[in-house]
Amino acid sequence: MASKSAPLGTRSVAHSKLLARWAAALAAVALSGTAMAAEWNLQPPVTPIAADIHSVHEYVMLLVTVIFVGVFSFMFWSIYAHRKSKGHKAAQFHENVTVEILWTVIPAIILIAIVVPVTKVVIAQKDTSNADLTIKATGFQWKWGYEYLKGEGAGINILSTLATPQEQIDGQAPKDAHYLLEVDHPLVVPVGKKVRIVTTAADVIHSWWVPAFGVKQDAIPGILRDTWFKAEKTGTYRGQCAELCGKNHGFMPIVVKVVTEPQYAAWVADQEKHKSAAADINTAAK
Ligand SMILES: [Cu+2]
Repeated sequence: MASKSAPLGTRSVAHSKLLARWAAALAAVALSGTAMAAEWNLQPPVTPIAADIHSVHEYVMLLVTVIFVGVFSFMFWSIYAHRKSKGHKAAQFHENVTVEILWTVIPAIILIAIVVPVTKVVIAQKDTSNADLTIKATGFQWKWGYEYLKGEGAGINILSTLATPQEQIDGQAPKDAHYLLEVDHPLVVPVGKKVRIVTTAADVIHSWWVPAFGVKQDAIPGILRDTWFKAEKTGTYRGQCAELCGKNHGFMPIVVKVVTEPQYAAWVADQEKHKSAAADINTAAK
């Protein structure tokens, strides 16, 4: 610690050491925050778009961390090194062209550094062309309807309703692993195929959101919007309605089963068998 009688040079060395320690602590806190956000915040990506979203997220987090540490270190140093007790006085000046150009150009460069990679991902998200399968997702209060419009399985209609038992919701039974994230009839799609989802709604605005696919698209009554995904791994992926749509907004989950092509073909055949069986019953009844 610098005593009052110590020469000015020794004191400023001690001060800069202190300052360095502060900056290091600040950087450590900010970086651990970034690491946590990268690790905890997001579901593992299953589509190339979701992976791109993660990369963009991590890149921007890193960039803002560097800016945060840089700006605050400089600010704290300025306040500390130019304090009144050291004999500093406020500078009286107007207009500094160099500073004004710098604080315009540097933020502009930072914005461009963010906009370029982000725009690439947004454009890729919007490219719903050449889909192998087109499925219309209709939001209802409070369930999802799926109509297979194009590709293998065209003509299949599914109504996907929450499967969590009421006793679990009422707290009278223990909650299972996928509490409020389970449905009676999940959406079934083949792995490695481009699936275009056309969204709309029958009553109010809903939103079709599956985090692992990097997909979130509003479903608006009277309007068709679309989005797409190409799942690279088989499995069951879960999402939720992401637009406040009324009392049971939290009770209309989305479950997508990504299966192998033979499994998908078998599922389609099974659905068609049920459909023709239902048609037979209808004709028999007439
Ligand atoms: Cu909804």
